[in-house]
Amino acid sequence: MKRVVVDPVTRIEGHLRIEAEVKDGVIQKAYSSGTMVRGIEIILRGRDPREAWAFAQRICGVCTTVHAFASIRAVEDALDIEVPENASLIRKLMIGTLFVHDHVVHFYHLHALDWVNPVLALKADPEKTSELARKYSDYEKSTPGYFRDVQKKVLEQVERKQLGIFSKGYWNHPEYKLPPELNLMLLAHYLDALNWQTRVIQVHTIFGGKNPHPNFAVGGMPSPINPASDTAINMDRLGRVRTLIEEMNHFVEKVYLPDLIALGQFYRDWFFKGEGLGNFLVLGEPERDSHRKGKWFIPPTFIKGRNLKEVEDVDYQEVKEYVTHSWYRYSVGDDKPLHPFEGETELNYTGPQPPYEYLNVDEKYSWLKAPRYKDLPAEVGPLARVLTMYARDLHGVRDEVNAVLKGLDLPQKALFSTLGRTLARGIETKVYANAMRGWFGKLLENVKNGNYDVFNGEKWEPSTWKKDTKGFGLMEAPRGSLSHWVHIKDGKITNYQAVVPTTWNASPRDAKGQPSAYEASLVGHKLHNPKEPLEILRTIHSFDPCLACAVHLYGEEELEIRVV
Ligand code: NFE
Ligand code: MG
Repeated sequence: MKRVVVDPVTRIEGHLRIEAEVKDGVIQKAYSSGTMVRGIEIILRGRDPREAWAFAQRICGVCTTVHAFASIRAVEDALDIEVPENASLIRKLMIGTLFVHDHVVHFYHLHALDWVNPVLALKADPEKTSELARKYSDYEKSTPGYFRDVQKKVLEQVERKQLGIFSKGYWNHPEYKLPPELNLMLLAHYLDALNWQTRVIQVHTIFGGKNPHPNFAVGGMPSPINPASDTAINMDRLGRVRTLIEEMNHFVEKVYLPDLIALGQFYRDWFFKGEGLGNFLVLGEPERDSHRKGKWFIPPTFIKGRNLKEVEDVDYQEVKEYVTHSWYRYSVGDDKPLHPFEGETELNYTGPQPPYEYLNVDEKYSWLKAPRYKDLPAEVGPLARVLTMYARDLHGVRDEVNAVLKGLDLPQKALFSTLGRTLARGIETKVYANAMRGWFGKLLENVKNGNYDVFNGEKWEPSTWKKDTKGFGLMEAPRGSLSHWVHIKDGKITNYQAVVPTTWNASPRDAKGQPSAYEASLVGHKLHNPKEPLEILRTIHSFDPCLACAVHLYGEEELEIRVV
């Protein structure tokens, strides 16, 4: 048995290490470890809950906004605050923008080079590339001149021996299967998406003042609506938002989804690899902000053993975190799980001192806790949500999925795979981009009717709060279900826990030795060359890891950072 180590995994956020036990070139067992520890949540203790979002949001700059949303929703839940409809709609427009932006950036800039070979793109004929591109989409840029320019740009870099963003790939790996023209087409869209993403994220700056980390408020949104003002959210700015929503829909329909189909045609075998756990969890995206209303944009759903016929509703008491194999200590013993309202985080690093060869995976081996639902590991994220929408027949997803599967001549079970995950991300991007039109239409209608209300200040004063109260906020973030859990006593936070998408997916084993989604999905992969573990990258990237989110702390002790 040989141990293959990938550390750090690149083109992700944060620090992830994968160790895989390989026999005859095939992965038998895999271990996922978060190797970085962060202390942001410690500073939430003792703070005013109205400002928690501003600190929580700094957990991550990639899924910027989601920790702010989960935080304000948790605090609004604890303090019984009702948010005006306009504020909820603006928040939804920001969430929609984040999904579309984040998923497109993930596909082109973090995942595409696992499949697309920029060196081979140099061999493509721009005329033929244009013809090929038009077979997939009538995207207006697909002219021979456009592809020739892209090729020239990359060629200049290669001749100067400065591959820059394309350096250090495994470009001679035989797993790269696209013809030169498709490599050029996707490479062109990689560069195109770089520009596109700078524009569409302006929705965050219009409603939240800046990006990353826009401004929010417990009780609503901080920027006023006033059609007569130059500085508030006025008709000009709303018009700009409408244009950007159309730009998002255009790119998703004309570029992103056709590119996924093109990729799928050449990598059909990857619809039958990386299937993972088979349990999927969606904690739920509320239709507006509060989970208490029982109205959902994506309803809370547990799918057990790939059974799409009988999906379950979610019991929030069943969300618990283990630290058996995590570098923490629980007062109840490390083999027992804790619900986030009783959550504890006391650091307990027992791992090897760097530099080291391997982790001791029989003991503790990660800075991530291990969240479990009903004591089972579950995958969260785009695939879990698309399966939920498919099973419950929501947002037209069933037709969309069936059409794509038919077009690629794939069975339904192809969804449970590495490329199934990547495809699901594209399909839900379309759902969110399209839903933004409806949220925007409702907001505009309210404004035209003279309803400018964005903030409810009734419970702003701490004297109006209960002395001892708990609440939780749900947020389906791009990488999966996020939940923040807050306990407020005498106007101050006494306990704050975040249970985060990448913590679900990338966790280490639990007390029963059950692996997480990352760990399970790598088993069975055949590595062409252990020194160039492209296969591991494909499957791990299909989850879109964010270790900055996944490792976050709330501790009794001060953090000690040693520089070695
Ligand atoms: Ni830092 Fe995050 C998302 C959250 S990840 S990216 O999406 O929450 O697990
Ligand atoms: Mg946590």
